[in-house]
Amino acid sequence: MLRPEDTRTRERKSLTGLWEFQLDPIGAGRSARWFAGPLPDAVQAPVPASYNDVFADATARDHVGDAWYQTTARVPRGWNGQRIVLRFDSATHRAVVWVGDTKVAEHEGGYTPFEADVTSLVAPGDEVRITAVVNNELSFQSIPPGIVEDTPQGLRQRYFHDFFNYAGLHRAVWLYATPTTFISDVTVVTDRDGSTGLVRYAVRSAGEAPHTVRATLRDAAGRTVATGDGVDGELSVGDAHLWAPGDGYLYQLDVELVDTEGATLDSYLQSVGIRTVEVRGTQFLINGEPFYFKGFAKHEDSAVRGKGHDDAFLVHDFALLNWIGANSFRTSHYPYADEVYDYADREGIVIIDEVAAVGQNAGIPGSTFSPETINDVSREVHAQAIRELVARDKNHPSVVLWSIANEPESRTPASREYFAPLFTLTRELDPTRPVGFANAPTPHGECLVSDLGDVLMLNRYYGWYVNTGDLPAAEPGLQAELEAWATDGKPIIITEYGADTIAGLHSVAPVPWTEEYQVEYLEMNHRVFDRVDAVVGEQVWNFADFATGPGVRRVDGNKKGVFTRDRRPKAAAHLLRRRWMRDA
Ligand code: GCB
Repeated sequence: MLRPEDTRTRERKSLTGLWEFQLDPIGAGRSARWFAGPLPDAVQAPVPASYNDVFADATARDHVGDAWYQTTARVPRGWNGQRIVLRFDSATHRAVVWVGDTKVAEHEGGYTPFEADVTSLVAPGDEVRITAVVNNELSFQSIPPGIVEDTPQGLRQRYFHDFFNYAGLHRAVWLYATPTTFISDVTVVTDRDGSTGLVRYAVRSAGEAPHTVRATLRDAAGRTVATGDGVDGELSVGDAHLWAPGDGYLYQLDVELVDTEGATLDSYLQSVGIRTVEVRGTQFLINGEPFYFKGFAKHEDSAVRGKGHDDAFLVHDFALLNWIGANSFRTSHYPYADEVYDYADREGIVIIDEVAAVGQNAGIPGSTFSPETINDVSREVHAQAIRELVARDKNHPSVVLWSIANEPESRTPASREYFAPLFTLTRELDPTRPVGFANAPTPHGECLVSDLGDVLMLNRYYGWYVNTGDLPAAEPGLQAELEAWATDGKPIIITEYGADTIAGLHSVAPVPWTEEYQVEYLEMNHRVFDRVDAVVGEQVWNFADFATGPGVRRVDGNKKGVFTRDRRPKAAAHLLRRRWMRDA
């Protein structure tokens, strides 16, 4: 699905701002047809933002069930004769959308976009009422999973992942217009042959008007470097400027649908970074060069906004990544806002792109994957989430690796049966990128899923959850485990290691929760990584402190951030900066 764009033939209108908003704890609104008029008892809520923390009460924060959003928008006068589309960049975790009284869209999954052609329902110049009911309930058939409990005190949501179940309209909402014969998809795959860059493109279109495709590739200065005709083609770029970590060089592919007279029917601009990705033995190669991942697993999380996308945090977080010498991050534990990938493309930051399959581990051996729990229906939901992830992010040069789950139960035959087809599906959807999943502490020799991946992604907490406070004991334990994994002959990326740390808490001895301990913990891990050749990356858990559900191990959230929630560095940030800038 293409992003809304302003081009010579396309126009978009953002619907962000304050929307009418109403919680619906007893689920009355659907049968009472709240979409058919103004919401009965609305307040206003910001879009984009999670609704949980913007109001000063626990009712919104802990809400389980439906929440209604409504706005009125005027369709631009100039859109006569155009195809008009309503698009939500995300609605967490699922939504139904109406335009006026007509249901136009229904979508499952909180982190990928969906849209509806509303041409027949709206008239340019007129005002339309747009209503969305967003539901945040998690079950064994959702990604991520959870259990809703009906208690005497009301519905309670339990889940198996360690971040707050923020919900709402977290990203932009758009009305946009295209010609009625239009470009419906563009796929770009890049390669290189010596110093020549190769850009293979495939264009899909829809509509009645006869047309052909013209493709023009321009460099960053706007000079045309290659042209092509036809729905599929390969463009050669002599002496190509490759996209590389730290060098986010982008070409622009101008795709046009051209009518029989040669006039442009539709135009779409797709940015292109020419680069290759390959796993060879224990190496992860970008443009044929061994790449070492330095960075973090992140979250979309900030005070008040929750998971609402915010351009200021986007730019600031990347500024901090650059400051600290990071070259990469993982979108733990769900696809992030489109803007994040665009920015990573231009900043030359490498992304491990993860689907929202987190917490597929009910903690009861043998019970996670079963007909009564995570089953075939769940797997189809998971498969669809992977399809939507790849469809959305396939053209981003920054994305070098798909992560199809975080810490699922992976030691039973049932888990292997569940995952094998998902690995196959991901490779069918995108044969150009490696695929993996983040392995929880399932030791080498016991994991029945890891061999399905191209890389080994390990989340390890020696010195924190294991050997708590005892780094001398943790060090050989970690080393022995990594050496065992290294015998598999695949690259190992440490996708999580970290220690909870209260900013400002100090001690002379390295005591857990102090800044000194976080520093010594990281140093111990680094010593081990540096001794194991197969380790090709280290991504600290986490970039910043973040909100979680309540728990006896969580003091106002998870404190494993190298930065605080408001992005101030802890002592560990300076250590990482020294290490990561050393060979920058
Ligand atoms: C993990 C999870 C992550 C948690 C983290 C922790 O292994 O992947 O979601 O937040 O550990 O801090 O416990």
